[in-house]
Parts: sequence; C-alpha cells; structure tokens
Amino acid sequence: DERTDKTVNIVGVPLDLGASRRGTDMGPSALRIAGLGDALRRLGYRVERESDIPAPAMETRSTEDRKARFKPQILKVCQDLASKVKLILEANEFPLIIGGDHSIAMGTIAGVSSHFRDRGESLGLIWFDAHGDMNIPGVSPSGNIHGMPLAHILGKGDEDLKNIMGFSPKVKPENVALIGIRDIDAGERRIIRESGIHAYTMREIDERGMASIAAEALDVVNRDTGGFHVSFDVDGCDPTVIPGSGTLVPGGVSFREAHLLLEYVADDGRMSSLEVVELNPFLDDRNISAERTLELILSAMGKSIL
Ligand code: 6HN
Ligand code: MN
Ligand code: MN
Ligand code: MN
Repeated sequence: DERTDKTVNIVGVPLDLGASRRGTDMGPSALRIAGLGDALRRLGYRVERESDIPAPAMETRSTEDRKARFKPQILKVCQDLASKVKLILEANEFPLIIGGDHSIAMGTIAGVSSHFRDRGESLGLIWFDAHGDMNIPGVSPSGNIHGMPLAHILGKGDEDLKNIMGFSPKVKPENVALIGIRDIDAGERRIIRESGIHAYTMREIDERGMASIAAEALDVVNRDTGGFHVSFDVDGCDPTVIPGSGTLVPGGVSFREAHLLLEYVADDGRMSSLEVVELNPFLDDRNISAERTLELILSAMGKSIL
C-alpha cells in the first residue's frame, strides 16, 4: 500500500463535562478495544504511540455556571488539546482525535486552524451531527457546552472559549458544511440561519441523496482553503446504527450514507484531521457502536471495498 509513509497520531480525550449524561469519557476506550490502532496499521498507516489529554471526572468538580457548565475545566482541556494537535500537524502527522463529548472540537479545531493560519491558509470544516451545536451561553436551554462548540469556532459566544490559541474565528462560515441536522433549539435556529454556514438537514439528504450533498459539501470546504477538518458526531447516524450515544434523535443518516460521505472525503484527499465524538459505551449494545464507528473511520482514512 502506498499509504505507509503517513503516520496517524491518535489522541484520546476522555471528557464528559460538556454533556449532562455521563459516559462519553469512555469513548476512547471503546474505540481502542474495538481495535482502532491495528485496523489503521492494516490499512497501511504507521500509528504512533497513542496519548490522552487528561480530563477531570465530573464527580471531582462542581459548577455554579448554569449558562456554561464546567467552563473552566473544558477550557483547560481544549487548550491542552489545541497545543497537542498543532504539534502533530507540525510533525507532518495526521491527528485522529477520539472523544469525549463534542466540546473538545473547540480544542481540536483551534489547533488545526492555528497551524493553517501560520501558513496563511484558511480551514474548511465538515460537521456531521444530528444537532447544530450552535448554542451560546444564555441562549442554550441546557447550559451544556457540547451543544455550543460550532458557535464558538465561528467566533460567537464566550470570550475565552472562542479565543483558544489567541484568535477568532477559527473558520469562515462560508467554508462550513453542517450535515445531518434534525434537532435544533429555538434560539439556536436563529443563530444558524443568520450565520451564513451551509447546513444540510435530513430532509435535504432524503431529497437529494448523500452523494449530491457530499459533493457539494466538499466544494464548500475546499473553496479557497488549504484543506478541511472533519468533526464527526456519531449521533448524526440513525440510532439504529449507533445506539451508543447520549442525545439520540430518530430519523438519522444510514450506515451506508455515512460511509458514502466519508468515502467521498477520502477520495477528495484534502482532509487535514479527523475527530470522532459523543460515543457513549454505557448506552451501547455491547460495543457495536464503537465497532461501526471504527468502520466509518476506516472509510474516511481510505479503506475501499475493491
Ligand atoms: N451534541 N441542542 C442540545 C443542547 O443541549 O444544546 C443538545 C446538544 C447535543 C450536542 O450532541 O454534540
Ligand atoms: Mn455534536
Ligand atoms: Mn449531536
Ligand atoms: Mn456560500
């Protein structure tokens, strides 16, 4: 295989402070037990010794901030993750970040975007999710930060969270493709509509098909950028495909549609980095969700049937 030259650097982020449901902190374990590292080696990649960004357990901390729960702790994890991701890219390795709840995307994308910025390039972003993740403190009905990362990446909301790595925004709205949405809060809806991002609802996926959506999304994220990041929330998939996640919404993307999107991503060849979030093994049926998520990761990394 001609991929042997590329090194994948896997970083686990065992964080669940961004969600109200416990358990996404075990997401990295579930993927490792499913065989992530060896599967990537079989695909021909070199895989570095894996590392984790330490994250405090919920029971060891308290939060008074109802509008942005556990903000100081999440901010610290995101800052550490951002520095790590930037170092991986500087070493010319591919960062594969395994969460953890979706609030870690503020760290991952700060690191990727900072690396691109040093080279005078902007970054595109594919955000696969049942949710918009476009809440901000005060608008969010839950105060859970995992419902807010995309807004902060676009420069809205809390000053500290949006300025990780010392700059904001991390991506331009015209280079963001949000795919799979079907559960949006009232205030969040307005933020999405006014933001200028490209949002693809389940209805559009049904009507046009994933092939057409994937091709258009790749256009969006590649337009005048140096490449793009993929932030993959497993709850974008239908709950029958991925039962092991905390905020399930029926009517989601099928296993094949998710594969197709990621196969298009692999063929495109400009993905800079990948993160997979919101896997919750305590809600799973054995480890089926991690095993299926691993298959999806392999598609994104170039696995093909023939
Ligand atoms: N996720 N919109 C809801 C909230 O609390 O803001 C749910 C967010 C879910 C976030 O799954 O990454
Ligand atoms: Mn999400
Ligand atoms: Mn979600
Ligand atoms: Mn546009």
